[in-house]
Amino acid sequence: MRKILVTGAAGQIGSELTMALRERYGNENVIAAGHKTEPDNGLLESGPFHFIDCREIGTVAEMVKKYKVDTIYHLAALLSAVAEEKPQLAWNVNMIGLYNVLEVARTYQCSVFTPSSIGAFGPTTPLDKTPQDTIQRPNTMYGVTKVAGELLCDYYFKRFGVDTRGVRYPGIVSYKTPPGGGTTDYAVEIYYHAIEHKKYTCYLKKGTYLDMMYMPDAIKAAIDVMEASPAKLNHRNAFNVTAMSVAPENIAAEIQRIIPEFTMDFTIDPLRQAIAESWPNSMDDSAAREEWEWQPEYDLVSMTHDMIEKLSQKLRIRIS
Ligand code: AKB
Repeated sequence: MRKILVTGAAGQIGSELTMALRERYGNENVIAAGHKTEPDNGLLESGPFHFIDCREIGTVAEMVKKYKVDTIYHLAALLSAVAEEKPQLAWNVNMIGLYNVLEVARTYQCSVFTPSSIGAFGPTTPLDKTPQDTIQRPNTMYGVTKVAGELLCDYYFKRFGVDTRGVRYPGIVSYKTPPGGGTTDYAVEIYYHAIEHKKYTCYLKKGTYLDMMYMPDAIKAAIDVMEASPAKLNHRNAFNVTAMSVAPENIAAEIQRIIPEFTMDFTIDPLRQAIAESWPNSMDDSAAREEWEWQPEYDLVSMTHDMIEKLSQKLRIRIS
């Protein structure tokens, strides 16, 4: 049985991944760690929760020692748009935080899952069917920390034998905890606005294609890559994973099938538009499919049905 520490546990992915891990490995075996964001009651009441700061190595080491942790899901990070506004903070949280986690993992023999992102690619990367191994020259601080993080994880595996693994997440769509400060956040906001106001003003241009994934698939990817047989892995960190490549108008059209009065207009945010244009339109995730049988369950149609059903229940708004 694994003893797991999840950093960033109150965040968009962390809050759902922690609950999924608790269901799989037992509540007491999954230690949730947040920084500032208050965890919801479900997270607080179902198992251990602590506030730590990954920039302080002692706070990470203390958790690992106290609970005899053998696996760390390191999710604490700043997302792309906020990282571009606060690049110094992003370096500290994303890089120093990861370095500290890897050092603790080396010292106490832990495995480490670290999410990379489509943000690890840049304007000179092939935009369509972006290969697993290709040019990575991102022009954002978020991207710089993601590429450096991928390389650092590979280094800790080769140099010290730390079992590091990870995926390159696309935009993640979910209804439980909102994302904060990402470029792909529109793909979550659009559903809230469609249900609450029947209209949405999108900050990305029509025709801006990006990879996306529904949260249950994002969680499956994190668990499956960590449980994969090491003998089958040629890559270890930063597997491309995707479920769909969509532009804002594709999501809007799918929502309109269920909420016909929904409308969308556009007021472009130049910062997030520039970031989105530097990222792939669609990734090739065949390495993940071959090496650990990655297979998403949700496409745009099934995701939209589930999002609208679950979110309208959460918001207590009836969709007729
Ligand atoms: C962001 O938009 O910053 C994230 C990501 C794709 O890494 N959702």
